[in-house]
Amino acid sequence: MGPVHLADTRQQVVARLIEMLREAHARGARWVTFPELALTTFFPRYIYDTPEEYDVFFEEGLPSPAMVPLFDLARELGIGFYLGYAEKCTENGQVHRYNTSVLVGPDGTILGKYRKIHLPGTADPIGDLEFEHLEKRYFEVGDLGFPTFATPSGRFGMCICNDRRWPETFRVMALRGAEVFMLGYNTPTRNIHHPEPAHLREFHNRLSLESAAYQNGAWVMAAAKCGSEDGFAMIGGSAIIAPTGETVAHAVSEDDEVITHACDLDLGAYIRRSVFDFARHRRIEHYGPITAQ
Ligand code: CDT
Repeated sequence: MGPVHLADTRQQVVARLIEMLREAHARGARWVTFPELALTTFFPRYIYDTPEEYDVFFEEGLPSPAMVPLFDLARELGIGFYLGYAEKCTENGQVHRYNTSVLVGPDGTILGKYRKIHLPGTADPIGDLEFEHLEKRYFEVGDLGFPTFATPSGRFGMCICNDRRWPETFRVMALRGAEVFMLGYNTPTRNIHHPEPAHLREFHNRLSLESAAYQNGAWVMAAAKCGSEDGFAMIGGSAIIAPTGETVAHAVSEDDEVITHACDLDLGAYIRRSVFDFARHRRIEHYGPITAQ
């Protein structure tokens, strides 16, 4: 998905998602991954102080009013999808905000939600407008763990952007039977921590996704929101990756673009019965430090 600018309306953005959904359907797709925070610009790059300022980026209800046309068309076409959005909700009388994705089945059923766990960046501005990445300011750490969901096409797991850099994300989902990992991302071309060549940003994206696929015997469907949003550049590189770790389709532009592949889930099943048969080969008695402080 190409850039979304601050001035773009939800209606304009949803119209673009609908266009891509139609194209995917025309190619025979049964599932679609849309990016992280797909309905707005990547607003955590900006400094806002009050909920009145930043709540304009959040959705309430599922589907939120802005999402309804997308949900309706997907149900009509019989396509399931992953959509990333900023979620505002009230639970037990408390207002919460999360960086969330929803998985919707081909019949329109909401199969489940995931709330981003690895939130990069800071809560307070670092004082460099080109480098601000304030996810910790606007979102709470997700409270749903890494669930997986039974779908008519197999068991799917979801994660969001920075989660892909952490192998634990995928291993937990794989241990819960995930055969397909869906994820959306917004990755600034400039590293927020230190200067590095732009090509490394794309390399680390691919490296994370390909190793996740291979080491867990699962397919990856990864979708970027990319290009220059009001002058802030983000990498592209949306890709579909086989359980062999091979990228079988990838986007070539930084605009709205649909990539498709017929994913054979038996390939993953074979890998999980052989080299990555967790039950036979894992040695959990030696993995303790992974969950210790
Ligand atoms: N959206 C998001 O999580 N972006 C981060 C940028 C952090 S730079 C290490 C990412 O991991 O792509």
